[in-house]
Amino acid sequence: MKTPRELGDRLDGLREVVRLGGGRVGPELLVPVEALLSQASARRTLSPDRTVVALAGGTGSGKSSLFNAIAGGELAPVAVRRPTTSRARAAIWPAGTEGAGDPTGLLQWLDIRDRHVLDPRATRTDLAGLVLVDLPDFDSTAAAHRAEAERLAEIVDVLVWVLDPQKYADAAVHQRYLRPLAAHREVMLVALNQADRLDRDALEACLRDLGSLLSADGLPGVPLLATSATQPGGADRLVDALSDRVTTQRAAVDRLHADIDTVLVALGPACSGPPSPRPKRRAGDGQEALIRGLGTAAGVEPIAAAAGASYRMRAIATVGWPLVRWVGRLRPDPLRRLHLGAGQGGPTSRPAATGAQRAQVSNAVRDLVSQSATGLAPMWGAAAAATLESRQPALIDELDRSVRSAQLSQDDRPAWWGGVQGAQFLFLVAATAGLAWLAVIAGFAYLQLPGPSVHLGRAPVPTLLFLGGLAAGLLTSVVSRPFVNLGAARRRARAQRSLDAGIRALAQREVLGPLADELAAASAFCAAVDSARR
Ligand SMILES: Nc1nc2c(ncn2[C@@H]2O[C@H](COP(=O)(O)OP(=O)(O)O)[C@@H](O)[C@H]2O)c(=O)[nH]1
Ligand SMILES: [Mg+2]
Repeated sequence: MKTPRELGDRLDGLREVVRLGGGRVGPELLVPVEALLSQASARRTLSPDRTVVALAGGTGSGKSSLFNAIAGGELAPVAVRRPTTSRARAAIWPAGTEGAGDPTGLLQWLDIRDRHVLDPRATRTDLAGLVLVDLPDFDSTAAAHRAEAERLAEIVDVLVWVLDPQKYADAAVHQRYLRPLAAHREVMLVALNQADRLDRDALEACLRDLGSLLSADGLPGVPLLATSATQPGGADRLVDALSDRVTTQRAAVDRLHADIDTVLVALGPACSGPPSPRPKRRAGDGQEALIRGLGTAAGVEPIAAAAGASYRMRAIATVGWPLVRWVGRLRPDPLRRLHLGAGQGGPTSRPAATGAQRAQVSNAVRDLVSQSATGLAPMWGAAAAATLESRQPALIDELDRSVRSAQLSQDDRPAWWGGVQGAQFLFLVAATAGLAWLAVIAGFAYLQLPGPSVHLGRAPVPTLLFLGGLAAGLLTSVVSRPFVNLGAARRRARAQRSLDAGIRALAQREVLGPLADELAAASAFCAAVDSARR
């Protein structure tokens, strides 16, 4: 069993609701909360120990007559037929000896100019501190009068609804005014006025009927009193009821509690998602789909392939058979063609993300949001989607930066290349020397002279040098090919890992992080709504 929360704590909860809801929740939900907060801070500082009671109702029910009867004087004009109260009017009971000082600030805030300060000697002492307000008619034909009545009904501490025997059952009054006040039943009273017009039995029946109508309005148990403004003592029971409220000095606080209950009803749908938390597995799928989409838009596959191809090309140009390796040099480096190198900030020839790729990213973001927001009221998903959508252009730009900073190993030169390159050079020198030697021998033969040939066993050394050098170079290039392929595959995989890591970091920073923030704000918002409950 939780203890009822204090007004201050509940208002703190509402302040948090406004802070967290700003930019996320529609103004139709937050504006009433902000209005209530400023109303509360005004009312709590302006004569909080005074009790403002307003007499409200339709034309001719007897509000002004009751006002006069309670105040004990002809302060307000009363009319037989025409409505005469155009502006609110206040009667002020001087405060008792302790507390309840000058009510001027309070009346200014209420914006009531017609004020009557009563003579303390002529008034009941148990009403000391009361400010009684006679409102214009709620059903007035003049819009300004209605507006004035409605404005004050929203901020006074206690509302006395004055009905009369002819019109008490008027459906319009119950629908329009009484039902919306259901949350305020603790700060409401209902007076069935002009009771003197009914005989005893009719009055009893009337009160019973009105009582059940009020229950149907959501106001069961609201104090219902018969009054007569024209009979001496006809308002005494109402005055007694008001005296209770005035002496406890709780009405202003009770009113604000009731107002908080009302705004909480409106906030309810923002926090009424199904209780189950979001399904983790599906959100994980959404993350993978997002990363795939970003990878496609960034061109991770072709860039990684280019990193492997670049390695292969440079490797072959270094360790390949010298007689053919120049062929490879004629082709541009596949990686450099993408202009990805650090410091190569110029225009990239890498194709920008296509419309289809952007669409894939935004679909992935949208799916991720809707999966993550399962279990929350729909507005949170919409708010998160809007936030992420606004970041999307930046996300696509960031993709480019992320690709540029990936580890593509485009300038590395493994040590073994140098060894093989040296060997290839030696083999080429041997083959060239053998060829030169053979040429010299051929020259001697042409001149019919014995050539300077040397034999190793039965094999001629120049021929050995020439053919052996060629064969060794060719063999070396064939043998190193699997190592080149292995190195290319590793460079490709490393590039892929590095690009993926960059994209994951980017997704975290630009999508998953902000999404988590939005979801956290949603649950903090609902926790704040909860902390504003009684
Ligand atoms: N018999 C009787 N007439 C009343 C009573 N209260 C008001 N009236 C009359 O009803 C008419 C309208 O009263 P008024 O106070 O101006 O009503 P308001 O429009 O609600 O302010 C006047 O003629 C009053 O004299 C009452 O308790 N008994
Ligand atoms: Mg009146």
